[in-house]
Amino acid sequence: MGETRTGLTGDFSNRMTFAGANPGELDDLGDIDIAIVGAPFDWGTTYRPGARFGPGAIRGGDYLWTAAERPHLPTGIDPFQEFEIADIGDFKLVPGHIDESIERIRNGVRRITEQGTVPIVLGGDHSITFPNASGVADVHGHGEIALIHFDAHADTAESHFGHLVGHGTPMRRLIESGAVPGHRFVQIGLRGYWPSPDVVAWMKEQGMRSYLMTDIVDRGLRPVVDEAVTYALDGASKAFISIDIDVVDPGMAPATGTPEPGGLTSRELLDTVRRIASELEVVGADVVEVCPPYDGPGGITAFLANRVVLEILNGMAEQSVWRT
Ligand SMILES: [Mn+2]
Repeated sequence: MGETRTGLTGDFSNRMTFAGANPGELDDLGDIDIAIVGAPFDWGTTYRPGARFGPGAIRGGDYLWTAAERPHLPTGIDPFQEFEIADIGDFKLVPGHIDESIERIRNGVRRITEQGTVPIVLGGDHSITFPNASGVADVHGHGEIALIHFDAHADTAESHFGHLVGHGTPMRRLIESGAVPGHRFVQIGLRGYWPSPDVVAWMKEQGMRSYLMTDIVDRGLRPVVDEAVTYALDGASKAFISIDIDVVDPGMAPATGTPEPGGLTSRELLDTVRRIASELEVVGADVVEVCPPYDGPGGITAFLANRVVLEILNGMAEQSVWRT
């Protein structure tokens, strides 16, 4: 526990930046390695709205001092020591206007990436992964990045009532646009009663690798992740990680737009995210579908999502430390 670095944040009450990271400017990232940015967008949601409040809740799901120090107990590594990390605030979006908001997010993420900075986007509903991963692929090359997708849902619908952008369609848009081809997708945690068999057949045709919760229960999480990492590495070393918080069981993460019982535990998600971030080259990430109006006692989902971001950062830092 130390002094606040920025002078802008109080110790407990007023968390203006993620973990007390220094604030940054979108157009002037300089030597910033990683930029945290919010995308307060929820007008692509089909059921419970409220994920526009996710970025603030994720920043606020934190009891530690706002000193931009987060030494990881198991490894002793502090990503805030290894990297220059800035919180550049939230993208300025247009509530109710999907296409303009999506374009602003894509332009912003591209702008971050072309400055040599890795974007970590706090959602927001899952619609934003289409512009997020597209913006990263605009810089690293369409077809060149893998997408590791944690979710209860496949998010591969052809449309929402005829409209292409929504929180059930982002993976379909990424595949059809060529930004991330189907064979570069790994999905972990799918379950429930959606999508329909014809969509599942389409996913298989695209070469998507989807691990259901039933696979994880039958085979164990570790072997499934072993295979997922190997598969993702085959031909692509760079990865975008997209974490829909609803991959976790709603008993541990109730604050989400479309809760589906029977998911991962918080512990399983944290360890898996960290492992993947330490084994692949993360070129972008998002944590989405945190819908604070539905959170449980004590803001449990917000605290989990905050830790998911920390585990991404720590995995990236571990790779950086172990490589050098
Ligand atoms: Mn999703």
